Amino acid sequence: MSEREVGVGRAADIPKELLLDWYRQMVLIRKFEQSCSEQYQLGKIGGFLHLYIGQEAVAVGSIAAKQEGDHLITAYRDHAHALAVGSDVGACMAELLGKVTGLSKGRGGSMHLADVPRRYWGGYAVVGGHLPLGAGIALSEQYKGTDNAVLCYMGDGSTNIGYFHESLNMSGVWNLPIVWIVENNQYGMGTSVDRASAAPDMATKAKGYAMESRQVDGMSVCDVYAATLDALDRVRAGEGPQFLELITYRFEGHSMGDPLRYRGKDEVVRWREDDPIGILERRLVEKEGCTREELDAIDDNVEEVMAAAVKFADESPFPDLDSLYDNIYAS
Ligand SMILES: Cc1ncc(C[n+]2csc(CCOP(=O)(O)OP(=O)(O)O)c2C)c(N)n1
Ligand SMILES: [Mg+2]
Repeated sequence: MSEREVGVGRAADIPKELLLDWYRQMVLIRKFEQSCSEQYQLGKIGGFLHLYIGQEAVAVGSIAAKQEGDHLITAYRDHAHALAVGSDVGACMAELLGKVTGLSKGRGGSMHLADVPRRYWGGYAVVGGHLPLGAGIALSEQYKGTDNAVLCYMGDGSTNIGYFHESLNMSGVWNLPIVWIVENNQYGMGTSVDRASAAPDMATKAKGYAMESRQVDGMSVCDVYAATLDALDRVRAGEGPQFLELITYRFEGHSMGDPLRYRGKDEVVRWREDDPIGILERRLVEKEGCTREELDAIDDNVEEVMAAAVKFADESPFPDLDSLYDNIYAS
């Protein structure tokens, strides 16, 4: 049986309860991001804001495949990973509003969500800068002799950065327990992958480090889940680092205020037909016998969760001015 068939087999066997939970998570992420956009336009969120709308299946499907002790780390498009790993929704929103009740105590903002008890190490703004950290976390688990692994997410743009090549190389040399996950959303800011990468096919890059790689439909939460599960199994079997390229698309701009002059409307409309939430919705209705009412009830519940999260964030205080120099190492 080919690897692809193993993955598809697993994707076919997922119980309805799990699919419904993934639906809830993906709707939560979508509504969280839409709410962030509103809070930003109300002037309540400072700095940059990068939305994950369109990519929900990646975070939800891959995080569903991890075991409790596994770690995750990503770049600045990081809200979905926090929500999928189970971070408190109110604390995530409070972080974006710079409040002391935020996930990073209001010090990080949108690009630096982190949840240490859940082994979510953030949220990094320097493109590719977190890849050596991912390798380091994997090295620490290997050193301790556990069977925990690391899911290290990155954008396609990261694969052109020096850190990418050093990190993949070292992970191969040391046989580290890590899955490198490229969220190929077709663009790095306004530059398409084929204009920025001499080898636009990511598998070529993985091959350069003798690494197992797979290309997966990143709009299908089930395929993402199955592929990540297989990759983690291989890592835990001692087969070394694995590489997944998840083909996806961001429906909105790179960050808020992006005029989107670099891509045509038709292209966006085409990708929106593959909305990851729509794909899962169709599977739930057509194959699992879910009713529209059942899904509406989930949507309504998520609306309530979001309203409570925004209220919590709004009503939370900003950090004390006296704490301005806390957590700063230089005197
Ligand atoms: C080292 C570095 N160079 C440039 C930038 C500016 N920058 C911010 S996001 C970005 C694009 C990255 O694209 P990609 O990795 O594909 O992630 P995506 O935004 O698509 O999720 C760039 C170049 C940066 N933050 N860090
Ligand atoms: Mg990208």
